[in-house]
This record gives sequence, structure tokens and C-alpha cells, in this order.
Amino acid sequence: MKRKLLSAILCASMVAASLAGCGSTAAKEEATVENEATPAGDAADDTADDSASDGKLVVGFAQIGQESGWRDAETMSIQTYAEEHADTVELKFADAQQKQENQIKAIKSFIEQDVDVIGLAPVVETGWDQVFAEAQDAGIPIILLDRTADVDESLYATFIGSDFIEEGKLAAQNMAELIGGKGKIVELEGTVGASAATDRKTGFDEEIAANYPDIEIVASQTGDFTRAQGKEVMESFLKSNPDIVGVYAHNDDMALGAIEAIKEAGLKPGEDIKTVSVDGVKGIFEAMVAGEANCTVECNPLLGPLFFETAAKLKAGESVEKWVKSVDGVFTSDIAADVIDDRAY
Ligand code: GYE
Repeated sequence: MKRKLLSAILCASMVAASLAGCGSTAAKEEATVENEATPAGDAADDTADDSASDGKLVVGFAQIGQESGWRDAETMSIQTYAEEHADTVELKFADAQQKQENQIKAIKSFIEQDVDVIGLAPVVETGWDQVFAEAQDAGIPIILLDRTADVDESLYATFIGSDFIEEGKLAAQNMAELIGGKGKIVELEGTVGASAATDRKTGFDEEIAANYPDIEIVASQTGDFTRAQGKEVMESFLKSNPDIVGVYAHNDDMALGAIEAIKEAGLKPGEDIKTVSVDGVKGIFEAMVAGEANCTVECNPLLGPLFFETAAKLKAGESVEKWVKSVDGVFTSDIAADVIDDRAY
């Protein structure tokens, strides 16, 4: 009873943003009621849990939020897989609304519900040691999905995602080509403290510093991976740096916001100011086809199948690689029209 009540409270308070999450928790609650008829004790509980979830793979996923088109595509990929495999998989989904404290609450709730595997897209890199240790003590492996955490490797099972430093380097090379190796540019950073932002900045800035002495990054500021903030920050960049020739954004959504700001300033995005961003969402392909964006470095969000397959392996006690690296491509405006219809997100 205590366990059921706690789960319900946690669900109401922290998973409030995710109807799907509460829905699936409710299903588990019913199952837990049945368990209460069984004798107390770990072994009894385990048996009861298995029969309650029909031997299904029960996975809790603590999502960051809905900050970008990329994030929505990833959520869709995870939820669609769970729906299509409902006979073998049960997903508990929490939307943390971009707050680490909500993600920590979600993980604690998943531990309380004794899920088989926990998935997490860490909104920021630091601050996870304690809750990861709690999961480890409970014998629940953690899969880091799409962003890394700055913890000892022993505290998580695997990271599934892209090489952000490499993405930053590719972005720098493409920017250099677009602006003929010279000029002032600005940088729109992702969420402060997020691995995807820190590493995309490191890769880009280091590549520029090492190989392109005539390119100057005159301003670099966070736009929190959102379109609205990308636009707002770009507006102030344009006011203080009217002579820039390029903008590098750590994701496509911020680039799309920047494109709006450039247009409102009476300039032509894609011509007067070149754009390079990361993700490869449909919106940036549309902007490239329209001649308003120049290049995107792909970062695959369709990680649902790989995530669940990896979780199944972990449940079965199989070993998995510490980093399952995504294979991504680079797309420029000259090929955008040819490939836009094949884009899956
Ligand atoms: O690039 C961005 C999102 O963590 C890789 O997060 C992900 C990033 C993605 O908000 O659009």
C-alpha cells in the first residue's frame, strides 16, 4: 500500500506533464494491487512483479522535455516502439520539462516501481552521482540516451548517442567553406551544462581556432536549444555585430529562430548571413530548400528501437558496449530538395 501511494504521489507531482506517463503508471498500479495479496519478501515480490507485468520488459524513461523538434522526434520514436510492442514492452514515460530535479524525481519513482531498466536523457551533465548510485543499489541498469552524464563509468550501463565534438568540427568545416574561410560569426549555444552544448562548442571553437585564423567568433551565448530564445539572442547579436557573415547554432530550432531575426532585421538568411546548425529536422530542410539556411549536421533522434533492444539485452544480463555511437551525415542546401521527402523526422 505504501509503495502504491508513493508511486501515485510521485506520478501526480512530477510526471504531471506527461499524460502518457501517468496512464502507464496507472496500469502498473493495478498490477501492484494484485501483488499485495502475496506474502511480503523480495522473492515473492519478484515473482509477483513478473506475473503482474506478464514477463514484459518494464522500462522507465526520464525525458528532458519538449524543447525542440529533435526532442519531439525522439519521444515519438520511443513511444511508438512501446505501442507497437505492447505485448512485450511496458514504458513508463516522464517529461521533466527541462528540469533536472524532475528527472531525479522520475528516476526515484522508477526505482520505487522496480522497473527493469531506466533510460535517461540527462538535461545537464553533472549532479547525477547519488541517484545513479541508488539505481545501482537497487540493481537497475541505466541507459544514457542522446546526452552524456559526467559520472564514473561504473554508474551507467551504456550511452547511446552521437559524437558531439565531431558534430561541432563538421559544423566548423562547413561554415568555413560557406564564408570562404574569413569573417565574423556568432554562435548560439544549447542548454548551459548539457553535454550536447558543451561538446558542440568545444568541437566547433577548437576547429576554427586550429585551422581558420581569419574567422572570428565575435559572440557566443545560450539560446537553450529553443526556437524562441534562438531568435531573441540573434536579435541582440545583430544589434551589436551588424557585420557578421555567419551563425552557428547548436541545434536547428535555434537556427530557425535566428533566421526569423535575420529577416526581421532586413537581411537575407542563407545569403547575407550563412547558417550552419545541428540535428537535421524537417524545418531546417524546408529552410534550406527555400534558400534561407545553408547546412545541417545530422544527429539521429530515432533511437527508440535501439533503446529498447539494448534494454532487453541488459535485462537478459548480456553485455553492451559503453558507447553505442550514432552514424550521422551532413546535409547542405544544394542537396536539400533531393532528400527532403525521404527525411523521417
Ligand atoms: O540536438 C537538441 C535537443 O540532446 C542531442 O537536444 C540532443 C539535443 C538536440 O534539444 O535539438
